[in-house]
Amino acid sequence: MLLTVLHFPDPKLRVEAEPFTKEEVSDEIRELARDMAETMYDEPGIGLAATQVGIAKRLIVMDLDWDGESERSPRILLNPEIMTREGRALSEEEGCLSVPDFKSDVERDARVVVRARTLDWEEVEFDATELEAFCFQHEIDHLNGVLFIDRISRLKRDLYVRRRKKQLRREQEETGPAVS
Ligand code: K1U
Ligand code: ZN
Repeated sequence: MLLTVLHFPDPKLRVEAEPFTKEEVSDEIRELARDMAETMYDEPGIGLAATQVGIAKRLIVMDLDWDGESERSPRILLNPEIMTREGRALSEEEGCLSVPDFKSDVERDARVVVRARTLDWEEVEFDATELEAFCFQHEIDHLNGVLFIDRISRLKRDLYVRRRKKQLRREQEETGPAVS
């Protein structure tokens, strides 16, 4: 089932997500993970955090390899955590499924070691650089209620926020006032 991706400025995007315990990993969570992966491929994106679909739990899905045709093999990770960070790098033209119509360079850690759990509660570790490192940081930021626009200059952010509010006002005018 496709899920609705929340868009800025939805306050649910600012909620800090709770970690999973082993006992909480149920069929319902497996289904949520499957739905999140389906949603990520449909958007399309290379990652998605549960926060973005309104679920305040530490679950992310990622796939940096899918080319639109090949077999889908999403990484589904619980409680992802950055263990070590090294260097600084610029992620070029970073985007976000929750921040429509905006891209920006973002300064991030160049290399991160990420530890997480699979749905089978196995511990896994990734030594990531370049796009993989940027994607891990972006998704873990979501779990902490942080958006990539929080990591750019105030000037660029303010310009985006103003443009987004205008866009929302225009959309509201087009659909008409809510009837109570
Ligand atoms: O979490 C998200 O909003 C998904 C986001 C992840 C991300 C992108 C770039 C750098 C770090 C993290 C996206 O997937 S935005 C869309 C995107 O980058 C993309 C979409 C289709 C093909 C290739 C990339
Ligand atoms: Zn995002």
